[in-house]
Amino acid sequence: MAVYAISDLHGCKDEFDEMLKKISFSEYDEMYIIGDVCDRGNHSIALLQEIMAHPNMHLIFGNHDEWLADFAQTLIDVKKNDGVMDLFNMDLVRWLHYNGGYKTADEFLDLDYPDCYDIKLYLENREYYKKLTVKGKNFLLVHAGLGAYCRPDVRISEIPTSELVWSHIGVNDNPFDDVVMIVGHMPTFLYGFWYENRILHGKNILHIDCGCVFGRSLACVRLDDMQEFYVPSTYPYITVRS
Ligand SMILES: [Mn+2]
Repeated sequence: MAVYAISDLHGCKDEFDEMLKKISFSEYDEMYIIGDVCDRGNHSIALLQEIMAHPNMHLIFGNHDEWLADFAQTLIDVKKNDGVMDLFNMDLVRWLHYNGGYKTADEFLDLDYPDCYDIKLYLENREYYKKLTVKGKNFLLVHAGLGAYCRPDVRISEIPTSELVWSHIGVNDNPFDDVVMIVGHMPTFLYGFWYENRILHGKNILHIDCGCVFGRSLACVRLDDMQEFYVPSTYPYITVRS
């Protein structure tokens, strides 16, 4: 039995399935998905349903998953209303138009009502971080890191969840000496072009979003021995200037 962590799948179902094959993922293993299953890519809802169908796959929320959770009922109402959407809802527009939510919403609207409600109920059970010990080593899995609350005496349960899913943190932003943090959210190439397609190792912290949906690669780490696995992206390479 092994424990794996992966993040920022963003609808890249083919790459995720390829990764499962590569690591020979079985019912005896555990997979922690550290946020952002949805948006930008082509198969967000199918991917989410795949994760939901596996009791040994665990979703830790990212900002994009939070959007779908927040708007699931809105989308169900849109479906009941023959697809008419309130485009004066600026939060909804921000998700759909500026953050790759359109495809996710389209996929969701194509589902039958029971499947819509299954997703809505699944996403109501929110987890924003996970502490676990694997082979005597302590880990903290959290989508974006601790943000402004990066100090050793912090209680994670008291950090606003918006901070846990939205922060942009530095390479070494882990306040704990005895805990290895695993985070996603910021594609590693944004920290420097030399990190293209690679997990970024800070001090006691791994940044594992290797920008699959931006045409780089999908990374996965096995927490038992810290071995890294990579699958190349099938998406076009997008240049991001920051
Ligand atoms: Mn994110």
